[in-house]
Amino acid sequence: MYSRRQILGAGAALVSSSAWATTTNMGLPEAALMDKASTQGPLHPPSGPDYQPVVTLNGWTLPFRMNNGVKEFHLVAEPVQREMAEGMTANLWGYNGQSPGPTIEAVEGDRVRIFVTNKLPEHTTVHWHGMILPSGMDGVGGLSQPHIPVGKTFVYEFDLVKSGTFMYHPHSDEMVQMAMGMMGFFVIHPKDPKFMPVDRDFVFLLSGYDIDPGTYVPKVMTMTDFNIWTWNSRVFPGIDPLVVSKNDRVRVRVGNLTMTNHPIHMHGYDFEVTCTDGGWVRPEARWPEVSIDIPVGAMRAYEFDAKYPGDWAIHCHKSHHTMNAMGHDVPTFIGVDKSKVAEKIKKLQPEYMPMGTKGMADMGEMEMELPDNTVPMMTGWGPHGPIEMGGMFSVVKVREGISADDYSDPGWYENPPGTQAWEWTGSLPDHAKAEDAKTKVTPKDGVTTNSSHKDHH
Ligand SMILES: [Cu+2]
Repeated sequence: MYSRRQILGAGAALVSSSAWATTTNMGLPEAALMDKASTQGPLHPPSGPDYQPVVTLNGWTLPFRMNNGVKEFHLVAEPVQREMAEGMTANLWGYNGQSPGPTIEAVEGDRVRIFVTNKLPEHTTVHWHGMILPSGMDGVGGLSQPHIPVGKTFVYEFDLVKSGTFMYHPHSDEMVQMAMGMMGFFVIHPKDPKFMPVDRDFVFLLSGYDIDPGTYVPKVMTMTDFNIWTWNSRVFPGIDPLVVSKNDRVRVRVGNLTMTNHPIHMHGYDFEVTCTDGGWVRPEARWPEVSIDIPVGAMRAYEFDAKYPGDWAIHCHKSHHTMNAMGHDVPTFIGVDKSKVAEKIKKLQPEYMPMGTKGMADMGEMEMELPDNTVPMMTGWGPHGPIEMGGMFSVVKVREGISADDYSDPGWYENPPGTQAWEWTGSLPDHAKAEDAKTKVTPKDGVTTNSSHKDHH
């Protein structure tokens, strides 16, 4: 779970607040460190007002300590190695061992003190995107403060005057530092735990990298032609599923720190945007969606009641963003007869296979020889064959009876008999001929059980 340094950090936070209250000469808080790229469970607050913690996809929450009533966090800006999926690790810059950095969680009304230590090879700052705070705490290097020199620690301290979803990232050599992966989420929970409560609350950040197959460092000068599209610096099939218990109220918060918009589409449900990085959206101002465009430099949160069990795809609807590293200057061969040229090439290279003449689906099934440190363009196997996806893709897994803090992968959904597309073989199967067939179609089942769920609005 947590590394040793993190256990020390969490342990410190668990000491009773009265012990801290009498301590006036505290040193720097322990900088917790994460060495894994898998989703860590929710971090329930050891002290202070209670809240339903968020779960950061393939990420974690930074532990804090209390010091005279102030919540203290310690971020370390540093070079990190981030596994983007099995078989590919990138040399990025991030915080506390990972990119993105750990999610910071606190409560409206809290005062926070955030120590930022710079272990990068150049200066940095931290900007608290969307937050209401004093001008001098806004983190714009040169404008609101001097840049944090290499090796130095600066302190940010402010009151959290409103709840919502915010981000943090450098405002110092910003183009390079964000292209290298420096970013994180900052979630401020409402003071009133009865305000818009949810059972599960997921967060992830969209980021784009340009990393040539076989290399490790993003090309920071790239402006639009990125080849690695990530959620929390992971690509499918390296992105964990969003595991949900049936009838949970679910919130998904998505922040976009790439240089293009991403229409995030979730199958099987309709939902409403309930929060932006500007604040909560009033119920009368919401409208239904099945895809939410996340603009550049913005956050959107949406909510739904998990009425329909199943494995539901969730992905960016720009189809090039659900691909892993690929060349964009490949000619289209659909309809082209490559047999003549294939014969000639096979004389020189016997394993050569002509591809792309019927589409590119054959690439999803192929096990091609790849350079070191990359992942196939389209990949991932499901229970019924190749999924042919990469990049910004995952699965919302809604199941009966998953316990509250359990986010482990429940495996693939088994479609109930008669509810999966079938091959026509000349006549209807028995289940479709049955007298009561029409009443058994999903998602009717989900709709009728929905009334048992408490109304959160
Ligand atoms: Cu996209």
